[in-house]
Amino acid sequence: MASYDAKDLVVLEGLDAVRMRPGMYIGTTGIKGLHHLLWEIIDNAVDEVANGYGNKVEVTLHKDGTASVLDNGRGIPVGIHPKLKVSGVELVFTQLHAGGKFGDDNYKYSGGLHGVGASVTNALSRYLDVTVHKDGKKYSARFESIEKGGKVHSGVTVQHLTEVGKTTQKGTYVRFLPDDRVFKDTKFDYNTVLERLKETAFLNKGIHIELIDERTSKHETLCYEGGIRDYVTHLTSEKKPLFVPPIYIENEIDDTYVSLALQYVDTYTENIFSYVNNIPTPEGGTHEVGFKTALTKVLNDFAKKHNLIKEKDVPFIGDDFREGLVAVLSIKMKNVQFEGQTKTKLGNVEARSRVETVCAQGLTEFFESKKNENVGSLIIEKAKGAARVRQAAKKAKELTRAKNSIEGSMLIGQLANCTSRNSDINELFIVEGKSAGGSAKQGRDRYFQAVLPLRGKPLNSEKKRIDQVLANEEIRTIIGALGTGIGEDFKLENLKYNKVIILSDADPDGMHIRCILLTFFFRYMRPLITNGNVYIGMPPLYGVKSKGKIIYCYTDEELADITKDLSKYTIQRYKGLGEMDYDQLRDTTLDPAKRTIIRVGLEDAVQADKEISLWMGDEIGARKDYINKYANFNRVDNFETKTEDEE
Ligand code: 0RA
Repeated sequence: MASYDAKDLVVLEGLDAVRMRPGMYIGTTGIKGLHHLLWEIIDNAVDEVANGYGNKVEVTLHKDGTASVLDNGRGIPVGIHPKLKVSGVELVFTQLHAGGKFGDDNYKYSGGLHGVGASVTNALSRYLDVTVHKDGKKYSARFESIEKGGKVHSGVTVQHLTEVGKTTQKGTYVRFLPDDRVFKDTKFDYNTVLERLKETAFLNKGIHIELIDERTSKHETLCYEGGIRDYVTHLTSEKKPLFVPPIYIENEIDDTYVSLALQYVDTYTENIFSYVNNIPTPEGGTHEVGFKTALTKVLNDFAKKHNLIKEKDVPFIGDDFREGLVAVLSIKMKNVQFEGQTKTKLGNVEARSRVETVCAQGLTEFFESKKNENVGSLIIEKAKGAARVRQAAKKAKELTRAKNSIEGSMLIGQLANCTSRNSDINELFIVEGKSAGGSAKQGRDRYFQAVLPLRGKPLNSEKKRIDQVLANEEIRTIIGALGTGIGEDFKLENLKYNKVIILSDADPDGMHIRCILLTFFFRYMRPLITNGNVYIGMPPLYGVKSKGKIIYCYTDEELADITKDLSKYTIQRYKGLGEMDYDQLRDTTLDPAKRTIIRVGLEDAVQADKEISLWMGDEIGARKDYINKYANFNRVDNFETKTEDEE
């Protein structure tokens, strides 16, 4: 390591500008900007420790509103700069962009490069104290922002670096008070700091970080011997991992250090957390591209080598290998260039091939090992699922696109459409069962009411993936009939019916169908629900015949109410829609003047979605509860929705 002293520090400009335009340096003067002050100080301490010059960083949030950061590194240089005639410590805190990491060899890689430096923290503080323990001596310096003639002079040295005693320790201690003339809110948030420190601890394996909140006596010690492996385990702790432990590789190539940890979980999203010199790169960049290329290549090779691809399988694309992926990619290199909207995207072209090489080598080695073959097969199986879904989604898209004249389509065969083409008044009844469907077709007003009978359950509850949902003919018929498309392609303006009314029986099966349909709308046509186009039809539970007339009752209470004043009557209990004649169905359920329908709100859809999840889960108890609950389902009080006349 090169020798270092104050003369090596490069000086760029003064602090004046910082207070004038804090936003230029820390983004905002809101709560985020406030914490930025602390990150600058923490990053410096972590750099020192992560480069092997110490092992501990302690962050304290004090009662007096100050924050302090202590490390046991080498101590900030104390020598006097030959030209500028001030100590290294003073340069670090009073000169913008002055720092040991600026174009010298003190650190192999440095996170702080991205940062604006500790001087910005000083510029935006009421005061800042530094104590350095070095070579048996203890030094201190103090800076203040002083108001003079209506102007605040930022970060002025009020005590030059002075030897104040002897010590047996080594390291740096920085304590500062954020300036309330700059920040509306000057209170550090424990959890924000904790989350940041956790991330830092994961990215720098083995270093000890302690957070102490003296205001609340909260306290946390962080140290992850597994580094980003532990990070991935942490990120997936609430989910179901495909294997354990996460895959981990690390290597160095051409002065670039690359480490990668990855896992798959049973969700369908891709989560790659990438970092360069400990700085998050949420916009990705060349390092992420290198990793993705390597992953695709290695997994394709693995599948071929082990004959895991069959004739009937959909060929893989890169996306298929990233469904459910949780990965942390951390690289360290020199001369980083950031690009993108928020300057959080790595631009260095050389990073791409370096990361690709390290990842491809490491992953190949991993999968070539006999004991990891099983992990490889599991990933390929998962990718096959992703490929199938992709294919099915594409087909569904084509289907809904090609579908403007649905009448001519085979799929739409069961639909009895209305004659009106006015989507503002048209209604679509989705009816459970062929016989009820038949009654509905006869009893409807053909001008504006369309009927689509469902053969039974529109799909088996076990089949929850989009490809299986979309493979179902009834669902595809519904999609075709509504005309809106699904998912990202959904267009409310193409909706052909103002009301989509689900008519199912008041029994568990009917309930199940209703839940499945609501879940489908919730997941793939959500605006239909938020816009209030989906309704539940309410057929009566009983028909009370008395003196040649029939009175319909929708609840047990109603039945009791009606019958208590009657002397001679017979009760007919409708077990299903199919038991009603077409004219009964018209009078009770179809005719807008007489029927009751319930508009479905988002809450109901969320509930249905949950319930479907219960069905698909393997918890017997949950299923039993569900059935018991819905034995008595078809009652208004089970819905928190408006009835039509409240509209
Ligand atoms: C450059 C060189 C040396 C130490 C540091 C920077 C340093 C900076 C910070 C910031 C917070 N804590 C720090 N600890 C060390 C080494 C100089 C020498 O060996 O004399």
